Amino acid sequence: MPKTILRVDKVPDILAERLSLDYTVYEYQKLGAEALNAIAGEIEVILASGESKVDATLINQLPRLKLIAVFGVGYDGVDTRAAFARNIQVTNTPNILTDDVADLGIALMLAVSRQLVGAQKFIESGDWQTGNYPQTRKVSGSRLGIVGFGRIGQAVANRATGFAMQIAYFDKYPNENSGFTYYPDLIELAGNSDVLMVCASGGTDSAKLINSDVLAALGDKGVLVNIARGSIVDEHALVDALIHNVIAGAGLDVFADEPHVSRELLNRDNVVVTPHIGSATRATRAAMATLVIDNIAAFYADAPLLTPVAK
Ligand code: 8YV
Repeated sequence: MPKTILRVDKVPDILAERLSLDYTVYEYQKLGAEALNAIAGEIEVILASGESKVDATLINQLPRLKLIAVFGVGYDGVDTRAAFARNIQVTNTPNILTDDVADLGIALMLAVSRQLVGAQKFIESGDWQTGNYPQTRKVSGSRLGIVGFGRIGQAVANRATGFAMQIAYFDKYPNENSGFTYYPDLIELAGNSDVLMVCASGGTDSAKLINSDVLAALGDKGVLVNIARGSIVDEHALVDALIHNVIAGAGLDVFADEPHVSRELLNRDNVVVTPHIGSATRATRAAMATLVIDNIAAFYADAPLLTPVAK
């Protein structure tokens, strides 16, 4: 039986090319229902990205499926309950992308607060010839609220100490060793933050956690940054809050319906948007590709997986 992988999403060329050397790889998007049916009995591995949807229907359509390898740390699109019920293992790419995602969070915080995009347009439009750019908000020493204090949240906190920020966080449980202030109540954290940065995992537990009440608590001097998942922010509430100056601005790398971005979020001096590039540096994407390949190789060698998602 050939070693057969079903790739359900786009992944970097370097990963697709390396996998095609050792495995038969089918692209889900290119298969019709009939073609998928014809090969369903061969598939042992699904290759997905952090944004992919791998639902119970697909999982249960593949009788020999044993591994879902995710190119990304987030696996909220994978129905892990359906997978684990059939003893199908899931792997992701934690740790190696933490620094890049945290770096981007800091970059968005600074870009929104100091209005870098608007400032660049100010020069490009020639407006500097006749005036000065409006003053912006100070970041150093201000209050940073982190929503989700896992690896990425903690990496953001460590960076923010370099800006002498007053750091606090919201999560299910306090991290006793962190030395930062814990808020068990998200609204209270938002009310005590100048910048609220979303670093939580996606999924049903965190869906639309950042709602109109949280945004109202953040207030008209507050900035929202989201480097986690679009699903965590109620995007209609966010658009409304930006239009009505309920909050001061937003820095967004992730969106509710990627790659679609609400028009209302575009072309605003107080909103900086990036196309889900948190982990997209050459070095990190190469490391992620290698980890995916190593996990799949370990699976076929019957060796322990390198980074299995806990059941
Ligand atoms: C990637 C991500 O954009 O790691 C994640 O969860 O969302 C990102 O690193 C993605 O997995 C690549 O498509």
